[in-house]
Amino acid sequence: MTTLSKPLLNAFRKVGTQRPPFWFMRQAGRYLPEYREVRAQSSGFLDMCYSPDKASEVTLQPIRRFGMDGAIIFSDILVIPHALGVEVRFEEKIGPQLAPVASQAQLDGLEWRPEKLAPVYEALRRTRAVLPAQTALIGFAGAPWTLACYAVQGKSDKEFQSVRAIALKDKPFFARLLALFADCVAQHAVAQVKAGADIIQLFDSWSGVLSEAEFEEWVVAPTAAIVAEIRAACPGVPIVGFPRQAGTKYKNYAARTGVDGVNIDASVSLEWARRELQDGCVVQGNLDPLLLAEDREGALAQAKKIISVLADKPFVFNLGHGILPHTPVENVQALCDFLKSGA
Ligand code: 1CP
Repeated sequence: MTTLSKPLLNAFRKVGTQRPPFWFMRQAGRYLPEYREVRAQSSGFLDMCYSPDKASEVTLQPIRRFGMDGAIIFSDILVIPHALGVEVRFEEKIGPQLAPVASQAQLDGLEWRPEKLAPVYEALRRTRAVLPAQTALIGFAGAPWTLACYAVQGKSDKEFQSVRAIALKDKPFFARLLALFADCVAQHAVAQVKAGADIIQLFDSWSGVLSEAEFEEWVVAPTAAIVAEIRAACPGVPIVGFPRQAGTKYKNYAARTGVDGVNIDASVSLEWARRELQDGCVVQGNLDPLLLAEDREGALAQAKKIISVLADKPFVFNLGHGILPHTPVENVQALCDFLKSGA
């Protein structure tokens, strides 16, 4: 079957679709009982990520249940620091914990071992082999700034002031760290495409804490370098950037990084996105995941509004951030039914 038979890819080729294609960030995850079952049988989160059968199974779970147009491979952004030799642990209810890389000496101790990521590529191949032909397979990676947030600070606090402070005080170190991440991310993305990914999404979850100048230096520039590298190796593969909470900086990001699409978060005005972003690239988003979790009817009404403003230009329906673990499955089902009904 040709790629043109995948509705999600059609959105990037500016081919009209009967209804907006859709998938959801974190569509595989704890809100699904079948995910929790596989998770309970695993010795840890990373064990799941590096077990091709389990990773492929949880990637397919939401597709079987809801039939989204895209399946995002189950993995994590922190596999990159892990493959660089950084100790990474996921602690229940606390989140990721990393051995910090906050100095040149610690950076010098890292060693890139891409072979550690082989199970991710195997999971992609196994998923591709059984995925419905019309479903696009999405590979992903964290963008350098967000990876640096976790690597430098060792954990999340959603502000990352200590990371910004190091970037200001020791710029040569920080620039080298981001350049290293950019190189690894590009390699990881290209390897995912070779293993069957149709689209790559770059997650820059913490780009919203940066000033305009920092955003330019630590988000736009490294992302542009990654996009250029992926493009050279994999021409025609759509690349979507998600500089979460970038606000009006989304415009510069879309224009300067060379991405084919941007995922907007729920704070972005729909009219603004239509006017300022959609002529240059595909807009993906932006239903508020909290609305989806708490108010089914409100979520359906907002989905309708998003579609009425954005769907006649290049558009993919998604959320503004990942599905929350306490989201009722029935709410996700109702949203998918609505989106499949022709919306
Ligand atoms: O089962 C569990 O308890 C672990 C929860 C979990 C899951 C389901 C983590 C730990 N990662 C994942 C999978 C994951 N992570 C995917 C899978 C594909 C899908 O979307 O279905 C993806 C794309 C990610 C990406 C990711 N990991 C991001 C970027 C997107 C975002 O949410 O902003 C980030 C920041 C991470 C780090 C991370 N990994 C896990 C958690 C709980 C976090 C965030 C911690 C924090 O708030 O700082």
